[in-house]
Amino acid sequence: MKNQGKKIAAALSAIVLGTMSLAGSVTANAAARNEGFYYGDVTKDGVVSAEDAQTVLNWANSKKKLTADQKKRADVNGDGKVTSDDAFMIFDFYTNMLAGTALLGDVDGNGKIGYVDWFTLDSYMRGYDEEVNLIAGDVNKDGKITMPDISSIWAMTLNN
Ligand SMILES: [Ca+2]
Ligand SMILES: [Ca+2]
Ligand SMILES: [Ca+2]
Repeated sequence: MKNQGKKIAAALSAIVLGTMSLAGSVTANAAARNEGFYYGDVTKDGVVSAEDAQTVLNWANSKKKLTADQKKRADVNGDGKVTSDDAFMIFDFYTNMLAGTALLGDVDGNGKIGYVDWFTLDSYMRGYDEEVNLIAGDVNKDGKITMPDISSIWAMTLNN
């Protein structure tokens, strides 16, 4: 009976540990869930999809005047212009999401969360001319790059 109690306790703690590491990987490493995005979601349906990439490509080619909100959603590399580069970045993020390899926080797009990601996003937030992936950088998906995004990425860096 004593042994069985120990076994149950061990099994329980394994489950707890398993859940904890799962929770950790959800914040740190797991693929970005495709919902609630601001950056990249130019169709405003809450998801980043091939349709968004296509729409941005059409805008880039047509030189159409965009509203401030459209432009902000579309300019995912943060260079102040809506070009085919943004469309490709959106499409890349979408395909990575389908493959389960899209990473929130991966601002420099090297497939890993690291020091460079938070440093780059921090410089961007301070107004420096940084090439970023704003879809990945806006970790809390509120359409702004602010301290909570930077802090989340910093925390992910420590976890890695
Ligand atoms: Ca969309
Ligand atoms: Ca751009
Ligand atoms: Ca944000």
